[in-house]
Amino acid sequence: WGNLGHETVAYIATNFVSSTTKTYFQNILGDTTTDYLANVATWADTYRYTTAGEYSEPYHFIDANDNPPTSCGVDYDRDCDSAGCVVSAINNYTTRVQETSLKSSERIIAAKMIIHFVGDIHQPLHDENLDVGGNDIDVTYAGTSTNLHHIWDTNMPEQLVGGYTLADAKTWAANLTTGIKTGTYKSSASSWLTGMDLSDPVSSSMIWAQDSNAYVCTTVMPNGVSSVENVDLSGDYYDTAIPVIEEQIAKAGYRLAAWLNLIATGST
Ligand code: DCM
Ligand code: DCM
Ligand code: DCM
Ligand code: ZN
Ligand code: ZN
Repeated sequence: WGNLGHETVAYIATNFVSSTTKTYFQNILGDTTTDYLANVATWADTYRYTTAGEYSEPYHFIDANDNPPTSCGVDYDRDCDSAGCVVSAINNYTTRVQETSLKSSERIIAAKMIIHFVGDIHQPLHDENLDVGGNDIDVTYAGTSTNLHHIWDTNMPEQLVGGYTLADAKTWAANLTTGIKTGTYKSSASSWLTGMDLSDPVSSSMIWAQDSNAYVCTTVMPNGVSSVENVDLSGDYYDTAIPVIEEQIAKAGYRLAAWLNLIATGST
């Protein structure tokens, strides 16, 4: 996701964490404002472009070697590169953030990585190998030339919300939070937490990756690559994609809150 997506995920999580969790992460991050999660949600995207942070580039995705739209599926042993992937990164940083013997600068990095990667794993094209997660699929969006990955990360969320500031993210998060508490997602939200186990972050986050990757076959390219290449995707395609984007952002925020709650109570 772009900045808007990550910051929205963080604000949704902020709305669902316990007060213990809030204190725990405000302490680690050294930020007692209400924006303590959103303020660091995009740090990992800046870091991966620095020389020091180059190693973390593969941590933003898992390249499922499936065959969309005929068959979708993620396999940890097959698809998580030896250099690491989003699932191994969530595993590693979940352990590290709980290690009180670690330097505080390292626990800050671990917290920031978890907040970011639980967002990224919910972007369907971050769970897909085909054409570098859609980066090599050229598309047109509202008259401009871009790629399929980018419109899922950025253009479609920003078209829905009408901006990409921290305030826009807070507003979108408030809407999706209402959806979880009393609206569209009320009846499914508890099922989003199925299989979550702090002692097994790989299995836990593979459920999220699997769930997200399935949308590559049903929504991202149900009729294959060629069907998205020669039409402007800001119309009918946007209309079918946007409910999935909203649900994936809502799920990511709700799951992030639950995961942070487990971390904060599991290591007190
Ligand atoms: N980004 C975004 N929307 C854009 C461009 C970038 O959300 N149109 C996000 C993703 C990038 C991060 O911001 O990884 C940093 O971008 P930049 O280096 O362009 O400031
Ligand atoms: N940005 C964004 N969405 C856009 C354009 C930019 O989220 N449509 C973000 C990415 C960068 C910052 O704003 O972090 C500045 O971008 P730029 O230098 O491209 O204006
Ligand atoms: N990306 C991905 N899968 C890949 C490679 C990259 O999901 N195999 C993501 C990471 C960024 C976006 O695509 O969100 C653009 O990556 P880059 O800046 O490395 O081109
Ligand atoms: Zn992306
Ligand atoms: Zn990322």
